Amino acid sequence: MSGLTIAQKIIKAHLVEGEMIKGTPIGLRIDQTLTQDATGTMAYLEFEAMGIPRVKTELSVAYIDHNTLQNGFMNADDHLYIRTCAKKYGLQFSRPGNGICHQVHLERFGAPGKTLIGSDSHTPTGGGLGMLAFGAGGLDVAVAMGGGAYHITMPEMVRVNLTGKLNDWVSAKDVILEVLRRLSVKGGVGRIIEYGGEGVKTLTVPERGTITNMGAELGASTSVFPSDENTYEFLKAQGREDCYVELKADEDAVYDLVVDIDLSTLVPAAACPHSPDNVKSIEEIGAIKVDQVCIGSCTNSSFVDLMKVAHILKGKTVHDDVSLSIAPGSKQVYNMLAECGALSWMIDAGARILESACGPCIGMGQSPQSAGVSLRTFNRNFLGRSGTKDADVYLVSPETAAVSALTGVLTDPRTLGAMPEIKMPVRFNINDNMVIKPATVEEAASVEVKRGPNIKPFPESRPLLDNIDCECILKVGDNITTDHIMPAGAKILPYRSNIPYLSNFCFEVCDEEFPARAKEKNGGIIIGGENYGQGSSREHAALVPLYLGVKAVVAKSFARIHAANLVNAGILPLTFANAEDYDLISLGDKLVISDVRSSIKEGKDILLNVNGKEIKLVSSLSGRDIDIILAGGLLEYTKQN
Ligand code: MIC
Ligand code: SF4
Repeated sequence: MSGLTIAQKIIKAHLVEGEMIKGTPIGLRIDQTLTQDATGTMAYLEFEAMGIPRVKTELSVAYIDHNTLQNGFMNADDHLYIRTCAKKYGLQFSRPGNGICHQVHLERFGAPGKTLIGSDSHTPTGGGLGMLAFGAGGLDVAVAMGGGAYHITMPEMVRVNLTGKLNDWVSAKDVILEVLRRLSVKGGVGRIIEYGGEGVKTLTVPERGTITNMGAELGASTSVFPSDENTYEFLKAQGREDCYVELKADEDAVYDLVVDIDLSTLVPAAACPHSPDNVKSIEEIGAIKVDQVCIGSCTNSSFVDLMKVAHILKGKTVHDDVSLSIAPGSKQVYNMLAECGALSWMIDAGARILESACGPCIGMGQSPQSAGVSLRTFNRNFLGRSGTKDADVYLVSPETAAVSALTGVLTDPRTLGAMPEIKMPVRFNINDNMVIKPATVEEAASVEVKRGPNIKPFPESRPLLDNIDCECILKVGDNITTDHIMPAGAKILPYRSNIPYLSNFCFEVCDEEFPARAKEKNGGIIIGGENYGQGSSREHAALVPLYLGVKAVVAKSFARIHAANLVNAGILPLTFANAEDYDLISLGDKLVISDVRSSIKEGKDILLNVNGKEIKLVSSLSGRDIDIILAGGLLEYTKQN
């Protein structure tokens, strides 16, 4: 027998169902969970609906970081609901102001060798610490909090072999942009990306976190780094060396694909509009004029990242035509910048300092001007995500962002000359006073969960129909993101607990008529291209279509988390047996699928009748997924079992 990869070792230690055979369903025991507030309200409503009195994980944390604009009572109501749930059901509560979930989790909670699922697609940031961390829908997180297994398909293993060392002014962001350039936003689907090789030693944990964070943009199940001396140093600097374990792949581990990257050959790069894999070097793109620069997000807001920014800005002034905003990733980072004076350099240079939260990354403020160019250190530049539909968003490293904010044009940071040496601190500033502990089991009974008027029950799912007879109510192309399906941003993010209201904005970016049409036709089927549902883990992208009566989505292929969310919501995901058949269907066509229940149950062919012609569809549902879909979704299934 051959040796194991890091991911296989962690899977083996947590396997509760199935076997480690790629492409087959497995169930994993989950050690830790995290939620954030934009997906958390649903997750806790679902947890409550399961009737379990207290979380059964080793550690569960509820973060508040997305919905912090609070223009109206809605966000604050959601925070209160989540805070009281955390107190009652046994979770740590990270208060608004404590920071972005993934950054704080890396600093204060993550541990090598543990499994983590989070109701946010960038949960794989934990892979920077040697965790096996997955983004998941809220319902999957609720089930894991209740002690249930997390079900995935055993992924393929990809090894990214790093050699050499990054040159001055080239950073971890440029590494993951290179991986995206080579593999594309579909390249990670069905795969775990594991980093190895001599080059790994040259990267600190926060740098590794930048890389595993954006593994989400590859569509990967997750990404993971070894746990080594650097991991130990980071944990020690966080006062948490107790949880250190060494983790490395066996010499003879077998990978399905090996990608070699010599770090010393990389150059500063950017992902151009409107996709994270549209990567070019800064040199290739040229000195385009920049209107806005935003620094922060769970990808690039660590202490060292922001110290680099501070050094670049020190003693200078942001260009007249540029608005620069900076959001430190956590209270720890913020405080340390303040203590060493670096915050003052940023303020003095004219940066607009934001609170430690997601902010502009999810369109919560700082939307660029019409047709503006915005450079962001974030992970996604999907059309419209910034809040300005005709803006051009480029994803860049903190170094590139900072220097361009000064020059007013896209600038290669290597033009800055000698790079200041900024080391990771040997001791971070540790103070967990913004994390509220849960009530004890005895106290919990008297804790009241507070539900404001913004907390609405989630839509009822229905058992799968035997005959689906409806219309094609929407046809979309390849790489449709969950930001297309269910946009976020300041206008609607506060309504994440209000599915009926959210439904008015479903597919707004693609087709403004869609919600009205879906309601008028009493639902129907959506036709999609490749990689349907990439991006965020928001289950709202399934719950809202469910509310609008969507019965099935037929696509060329699906992104992993969204496919799971569809099944969990009781919407049938089907793929074309022959991708060309996609062309045979148009908006408004009458679509009939007969004997659906029995076909799914017996694994028979599924035939879609369109205008009298039969098209063969494939259902790749496994045993448990079949039961979930037949029951009408995971909640129903869980209640029944
Ligand atoms: C995102 O980056 O798109 C989000 C907002 O963090 C989402 C979660 C959400 O929609 O609430 C994610 O990545 O899963
Ligand atoms: Fe928040 Fe942006 Fe990270 Fe999503 S990608 S968790 S919105 S910072």
